[in-house]
Amino acid sequence: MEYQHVLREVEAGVLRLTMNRPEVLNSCNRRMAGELREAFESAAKDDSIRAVLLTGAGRAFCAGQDLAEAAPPDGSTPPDFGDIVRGYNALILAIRRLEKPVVAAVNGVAAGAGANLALACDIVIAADSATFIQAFVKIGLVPDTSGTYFLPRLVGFARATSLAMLGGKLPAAQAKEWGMIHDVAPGASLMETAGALARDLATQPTRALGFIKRALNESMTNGLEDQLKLEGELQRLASRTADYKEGVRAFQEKRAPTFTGK
Ligand code: T3D
Repeated sequence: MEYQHVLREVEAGVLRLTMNRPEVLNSCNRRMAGELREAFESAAKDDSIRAVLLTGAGRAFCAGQDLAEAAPPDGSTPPDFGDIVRGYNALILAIRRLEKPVVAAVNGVAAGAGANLALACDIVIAADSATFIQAFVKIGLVPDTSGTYFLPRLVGFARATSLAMLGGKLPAAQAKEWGMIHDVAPGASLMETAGALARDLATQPTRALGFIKRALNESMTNGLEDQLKLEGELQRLASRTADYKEGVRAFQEKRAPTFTGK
């Protein structure tokens, strides 16, 4: 696929994806959603990629759905909203199914689908100037892009309800205090901090990280018995990896392990 709206760079096992429509705050059209989905799906098949870092170009992370596409100012027929949302759904599933860590570096405002795209990633670090806005209600829409799934699980029902119903700006520091995101970094050092984290994750036992992600995904809906069973199955798989053998050997030899992701 030829990428128009997403920049892709691979370095030290990290695939860096940059949403690149800064003039409209990286608002997402169907093309961009498709490119992101394709990039995550390709990362799943590429053993040289062991972590993904997602960010936005310019002053925003992503302002959500491109409203010029959803409601063309020239009055031309808008696309079917069901099609637009199906594109976001496929993207979220690609992120959650990717058995590799995904770090979101939220460099500025994350609104609507853009906020929920960030929250679907595994580890979210935001610039101290960033804000999260469930902007949907402000234009008469309903949170999508997995917002109604992850938001109550991250911050609890009461806070999720007020964020979704009031559509207010949540500053990064408060998002961290509420447990919605992992950390906040000064804007000037955000990419350095998030990049270092992604590079570190890319040196870790990738298959174990993937199994951890699978277990946490399933924990959202499993009961205790099913979750315990899953933990046992995944531990059996993890114990057969080369990285497990290396981890134990390194411990016994009192040295740092060198994980290969196998
Ligand atoms: O089918 C469907 O639509 C269903 C799917 C829905 C998913 C959704 O995401 S719905 C929610 C869509 N997003 C929004 O409603 C947010 C709209 N944007 C804003 O509220 C504000 O732009 C921000 C609070 C995010 C940032 O405000 P500010 O003051 O920093 O920037 P600005 O001046 O509003 O925006 C700068 C430019 O970006 C501006 O263009 P201009 O005037 O310089 O030519 C603005 O129009 C453009 N822009 C910002 N957001 C969008 C956008 N253009 C298209 N779509 C956007 N979402």
